[in-house]
Amino acid sequence: MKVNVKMRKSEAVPDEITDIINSNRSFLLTSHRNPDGDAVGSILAMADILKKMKKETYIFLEDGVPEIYRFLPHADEVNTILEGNFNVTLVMDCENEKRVSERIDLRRHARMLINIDHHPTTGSFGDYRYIDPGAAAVGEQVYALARALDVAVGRDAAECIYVSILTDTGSFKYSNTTAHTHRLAAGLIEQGLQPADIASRIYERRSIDQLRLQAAVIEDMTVDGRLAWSAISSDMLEALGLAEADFDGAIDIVRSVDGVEVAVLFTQRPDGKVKTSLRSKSKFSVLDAARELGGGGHKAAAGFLTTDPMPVVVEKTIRLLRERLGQGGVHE
Ligand SMILES: [Mn+2]
Repeated sequence: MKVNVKMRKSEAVPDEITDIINSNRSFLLTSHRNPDGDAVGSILAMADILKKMKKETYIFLEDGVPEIYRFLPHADEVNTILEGNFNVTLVMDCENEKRVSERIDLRRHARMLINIDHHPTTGSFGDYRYIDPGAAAVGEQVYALARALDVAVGRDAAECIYVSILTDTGSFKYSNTTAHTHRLAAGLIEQGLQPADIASRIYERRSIDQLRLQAAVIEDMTVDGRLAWSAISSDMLEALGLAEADFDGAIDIVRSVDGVEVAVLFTQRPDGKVKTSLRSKSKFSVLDAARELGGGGHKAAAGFLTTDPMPVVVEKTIRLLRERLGQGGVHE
């Protein structure tokens, strides 16, 4: 019997990147605003590895660490202001420099910039790049970096890498989950971390208002064949006292509907901009649509941000997706 195993094509860590890390002393580590588990987990794991190499580290996240990830080792070392000069900047899990900050010029803080990412759409920024679209999370790449640098991944780094993989694979549910992902996770668990404890800290600490938001997402949802969408207005958020960071999981409700292949969640932020999140659970790529609408991401998870009013964004997005789904956009 032929077993169809999804193989992971991995990109090797470029030699010049290990050389640069070995030969420099101080590092700025950063990732995108509104950071997710991969952004936080991968930079904290990388910081842990650099510390083991006796390097100086400065961690910067403009929006800080979301509450649910604050239990991670080194989370208390994250700065929300950027000060100082460093030899090298490592930008992780970030498609472009602008996503780090709209107002900061990273170039003024270090003479060299390295881009470490797994987004297939990642820009050509960075003096050196380690891009691996086959990696389920940048955390996987940090693990590969540790090996290339000959640094043992201890319990602390393992916990951070585990969280980055857990969250970017939707708890090992999404199509980026491979045998390699599980093997790597098993190795991390062997460092002594408790998967049930970590899952509980991340997924079972919802407030009643977050659950009410989920109810609102269901209430507003439209299911149209293989497509489903829901919209959250800024008024709704304000009424519930929630910030943008509280929405992780809301899109999964839309995605979980039987028969739905493409899920869309429109979120109006306090500044009026509409953030659109797209998810696919089939071979249909939401990345093309996201790109056409000015965003990026992955084939199964993408998004874009616009200043258009909500009704316009919804109309434009749904029309495009209907077209794509109806034109035989699904390839088996
Ligand atoms: Mn990621």
